[in-house]
This record gives sequence, structure tokens and C-alpha cells, in this order.
Amino acid sequence: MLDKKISMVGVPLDLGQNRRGVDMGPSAIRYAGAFERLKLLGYDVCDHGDLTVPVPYVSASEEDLKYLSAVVDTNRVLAAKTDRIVAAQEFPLILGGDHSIAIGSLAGISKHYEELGVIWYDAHGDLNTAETSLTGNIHGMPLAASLGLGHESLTAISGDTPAIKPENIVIIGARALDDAEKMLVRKSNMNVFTMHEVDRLGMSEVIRQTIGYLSHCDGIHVSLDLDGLDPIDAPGVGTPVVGGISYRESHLAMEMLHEANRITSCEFVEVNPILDEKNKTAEAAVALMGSLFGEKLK
Ligand code: EXY
Ligand code: MN
Ligand code: MN
Ligand code: MN
Repeated sequence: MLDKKISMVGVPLDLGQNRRGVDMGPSAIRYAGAFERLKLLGYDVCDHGDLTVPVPYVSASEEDLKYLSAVVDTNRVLAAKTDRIVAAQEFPLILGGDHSIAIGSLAGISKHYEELGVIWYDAHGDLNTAETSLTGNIHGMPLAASLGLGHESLTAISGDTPAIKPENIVIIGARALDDAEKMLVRKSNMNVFTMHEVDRLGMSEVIRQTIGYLSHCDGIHVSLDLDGLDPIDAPGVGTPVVGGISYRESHLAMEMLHEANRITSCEFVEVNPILDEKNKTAEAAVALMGSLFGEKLK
């Protein structure tokens, strides 16, 4: 990873869900020292600043999917941005913003890989569609959309073919899957480590198996939703779920992923400083970023 320039992009989008504040996630993560931490590790880092998020408008036809047009427009711009970053042989590091931004990240990045692997570190599956969602929040749909499932405006962002394949997905930390998401997981060949498996196997074994599952992939994207961590360690998120991955388990996961030297892009999403204790969740994100990019304890 050290051989590549890191291109950081903020996406202050909070329209994929209905709790204000996650649009300040990129600022909170920068305030927690993301840029300086990566520079200290010896990386050449460029901060591209934040994408402009359109002012939301909702037309009658979009009622079931909240802020659909604005979320689509933002993700189309992000897809073009990540496409250019990878084309320039740089490493995309995207700062969210709610998890709906993964639609744009994966759409742009996947164009450059035949078999892009995705590690979805999250309490949730984000596998809902307009038909299955109980909330209409698009941050609960990005993994489905990236698989080509759901509203055409969302799936079209990655073009004619879905951004990713189910067999190239590993979900880690799931503990709040909706019934429809459980049905989808059971009938697909996605790899899912719920908190049951995390506890039963231990994070070291989970990551060892994850790397094994994705050994055939020509790139791996880490989509780290801070609500994958336990709310004790990451309280500043819009949809917290108790019984999550600990701060220490998360560091081990990131350190092992760095050692594997297979990660080609990443994003840190759902940091909401309004809901946080001071800037604890953004600081956790930056500390985990340090481990993912090779920080050592000794
Ligand atoms: N499954 C619920 C929904 O679809 O609204 C909750 C989704 C939470 C999504 C956060 C980003 O991970
Ligand atoms: Mn998520
Ligand atoms: Mn492709
Ligand atoms: Mn989540």
C-alpha cells in the first residue's frame, strides 16, 4: 500500500438516512487527524476536499425512497471521482457521510477490477431494496444496489453490470439483519460472519478466513461502517446496535488486513459527530485507519 499515493475524498451526505449530522462526518474525521496520521506513516496523501451534495428535493414519485435524486446525483459524482483516482494508480480513501455513498465508491472502483472483493464491516447488511426496506432509507440499500438489486436509479450508477458479485462479499459484524436480508443472505453465496461467528471463531480466525475467501480477487475494498463497532467504542453513529465488535478486535482486523497487503481501497462511513461523545467515533475511525495503513504498536 505504501507504494501508492492516497487520495482522500469527503462525501458529506446525510440524505441516505434521516438523522442529521453524518454530513459532518468528513470534517470530524479530518479533525481527528486522518491526513496527519497517514503522513506520519510515510504516505504521500492528497486531500481532495469534499464533494458538493445537492440540496435535497423530493418529488411524489420518490416518496418510498427518501431523497432518491440527491443520493443518486451524489453517488454518480463520487463514482466518477473514484474511477479517476484508481485510473491514476492512486488509493481511494473515502470519508462518509452515510453508507449510501458506497454505491458510488464501488461503482467507480469496480470498473478497474475483474473480481473486486468487498469487506463490509457493519452491524447491518445494507441489503434492502425499495420493495424490502422498512424505512425507505437508502443507507440500508448500498450493498444490494451494488449487487444490481433494487431501484433502477441506484443500480444504474455502476452501468450495465453490477459493481460486485455475491461470492466476493464478506460481511463482518452483522447483528441487525432484516428478515428480507436474512433470506437474501441464505439463498446467496455471500460470506457472512455475524457477531455469533465473531465470538465463536475470534476475529483472528474471521480475518484469516476472509482473506482466504477473497484470495482470487484482484482488489479488495474495505467498507467500514463505524456502527460495526460496539456503541461503547463508537457511540456517534445514526443506527447503533449493542453487542458489536470491540475497538481492540477492530484494530486486530485492520492490522491483519494490512499484513495481507491486499487492500486496494477503503471508506469510513456513518460517523455522526452530533451523536458522539466529543469526537470519540471519528477518533476511533482514524486510529483504525492507522492500523489499516500499517501503524505498529512496537
Ligand atoms: N436495515 C435497516 C434499514 O434498511 O433501514 C437499517 C439500515 C442501517 C444502515 C446502516 C448503514 O448501516
Ligand atoms: Mn452500513
Ligand atoms: Mn469489471
Ligand atoms: Mn450499519
